[in-house]
Amino acid sequence: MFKKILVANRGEIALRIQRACREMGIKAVMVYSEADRDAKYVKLADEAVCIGPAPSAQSYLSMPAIISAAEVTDAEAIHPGYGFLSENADFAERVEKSGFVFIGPSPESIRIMGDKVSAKQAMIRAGVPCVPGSDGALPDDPATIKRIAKTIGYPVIIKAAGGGGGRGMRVVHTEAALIHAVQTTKAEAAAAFGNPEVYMEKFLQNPRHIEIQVLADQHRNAVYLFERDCSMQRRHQKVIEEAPAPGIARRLIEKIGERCAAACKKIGYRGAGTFEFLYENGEFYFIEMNTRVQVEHPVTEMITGIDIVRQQILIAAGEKLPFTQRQIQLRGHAIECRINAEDPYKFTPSPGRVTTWHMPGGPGVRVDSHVYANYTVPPNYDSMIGKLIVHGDTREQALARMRTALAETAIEGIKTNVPLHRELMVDANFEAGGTNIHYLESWLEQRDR
Ligand code: MV4
Repeated sequence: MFKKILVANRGEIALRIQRACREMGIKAVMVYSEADRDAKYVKLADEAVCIGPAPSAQSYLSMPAIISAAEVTDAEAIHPGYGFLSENADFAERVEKSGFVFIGPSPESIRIMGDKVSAKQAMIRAGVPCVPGSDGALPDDPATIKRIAKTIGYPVIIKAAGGGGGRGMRVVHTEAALIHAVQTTKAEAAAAFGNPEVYMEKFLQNPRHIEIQVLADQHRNAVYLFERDCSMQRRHQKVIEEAPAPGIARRLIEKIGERCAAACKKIGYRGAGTFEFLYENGEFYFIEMNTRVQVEHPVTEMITGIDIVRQQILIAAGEKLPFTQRQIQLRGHAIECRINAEDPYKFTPSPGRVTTWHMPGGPGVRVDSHVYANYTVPPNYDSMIGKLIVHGDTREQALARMRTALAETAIEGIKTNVPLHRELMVDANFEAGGTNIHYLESWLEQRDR
């Protein structure tokens, strides 16, 4: 096993990875920017290295700074967390070429999944159901593009191969609007991602966002850890996640889960991964694969009892998965509320000094956050400052626990979205379960303030 791991991230996930290392008897090297100098996980680290000034481009996104930090501290492996360099195939490659273990999939896997056209082609070949669409990237010829759209049927969506997570997409309702939409999306994709390739899919009007968590080792073993429902989102930012997904038959999850695990074996995937699906009218349609640990991994940990970060480390060290699919049991229900430093009505960021930080507790309550009283939230990064996760025997019990936990939560000095979560946890439609990807935005539009 590794003796020392470098954590190439910040905030709550840096602390989460540090905790996994501690538990495993592994030393954790934390890297930090000048804006994160006073973070507690930095002060309490086995070792810490300043890698640059506040802007991410000069610190958490600086490959030479991070690799140098691993060299001077004699770390053996690098955990990239989520965001930043976590899905950068060139980084994974440079980490390996520098003699370190990248805690994640191979650079090849990251590269295939980073290109949404090659990801979809890999999944079609591996037997994972995809949204009906163009066979690969769209050609230039307008007549051919029109013919493809006619075969798929309107509305269609044009997506950039280099996009993902909601970036570089355009919905088209009529043939009259098609060619201009394709050209505009291509131009934007070339500028934003350095890749003008676009593809076409049938546009699903009211789907849910359901994702399957997988773990695969380097010995051809792969398992799925059930699903998460991440439909409660605003502007492609998830706000609430839960597991399992309300109202979806277990046999359907088993069927799609088996397909995902089989696909991992087929493509030689290693590490933790997430298959993102749109779910509509009882059918799953693959859209993207994420090759990192995700923000919402705790809900899966709560319903399976499996520590996903620990498994990432074990897999990277070459160990076999310590369980078979049959040994993985789904127990109860978990819900996660992301806590953001932002105005709960206008969504403008609200960094600054946290004067009060009282977190809830009790059975089935988990808080993943690096924040403490007197901590200052820097203005330079994402507004997510922590996550409140609850587990219960049933969805009703989890909901009741989340309501109680949110009532106990007291944060002062900065604005947060806790009041928004309190409102959503008593919303009749959320309570009923199974709301689609548009629900939160339409709820926000109708909310009286
Ligand atoms: C779609 C779609 C409808 N039909 N693809 C947005 C994020 C990116 N991962 C894919 N996205 C979508 N792709 C087809 N063929 C609707 C969305 C979408 C969405 C997906 C998941 C969660 C929230 C969303 C919000 C708006 C649009």
